Amino acid sequence: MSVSLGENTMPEFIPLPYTSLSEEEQFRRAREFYELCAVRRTVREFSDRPVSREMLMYLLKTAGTAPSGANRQPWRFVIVTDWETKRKIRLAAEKEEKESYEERMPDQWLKDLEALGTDWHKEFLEIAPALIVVFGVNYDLEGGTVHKNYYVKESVGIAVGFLLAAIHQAGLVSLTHTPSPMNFLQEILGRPENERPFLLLPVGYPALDARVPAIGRKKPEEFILWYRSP
Ligand code: IYR
Repeated sequence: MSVSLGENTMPEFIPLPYTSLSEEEQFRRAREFYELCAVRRTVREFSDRPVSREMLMYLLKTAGTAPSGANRQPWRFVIVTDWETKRKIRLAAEKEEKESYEERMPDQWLKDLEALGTDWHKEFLEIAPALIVVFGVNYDLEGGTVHKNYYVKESVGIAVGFLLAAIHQAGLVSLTHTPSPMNFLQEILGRPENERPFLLLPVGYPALDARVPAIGRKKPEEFILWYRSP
């Protein structure tokens, strides 16, 4: 919020809503959140059990709390639950993916994907009860004038991180799917020129017999460096 003063604006500040925690409570929460995140898995085998609109709204409202460049909040989340549109998206995604797997992806990439067991078939796009299609909004149109957004990819990426954590916290599963190229999402969903598809997240419950690849995560010492000045 700001107060307009002629040409200049004075920013308005409010006290930070902040609750201080005991160190014990801090550790308890930090550990609990780590343990929650550590058991999250990307799921490709979904049940068709529905997820309520009210639940999806909570998850998306959490995504909308993310920080963003100049607080422009450059994201659009389109939720698809009707079977006709899910089918359209599946068919269009599979068409691109088939071409990618068979012609576009270099050998090293295909080799890197072997452990995940993926191929061009994308049944989950029809089976999952909801598809959240995430768009980055490159600029807003305000009364016909273009108002640019900043760090759109970074901002939307952070919002999706919040969303993935919210989905997992709610006992639901998801998959960060990036069919490539994914312009077809803009066409099928009738989104305007300023919105660019970023990611597609099927959300729901895992199939009863869902399995996930036996892959692991890097150890903390492999990706954390305590810098010491020379
Ligand atoms: N988009 C393809 C291929 C793919 C690419 C990466 I990088 C992955 O981590 C997984 C899959 C697909 O969805 O199958």
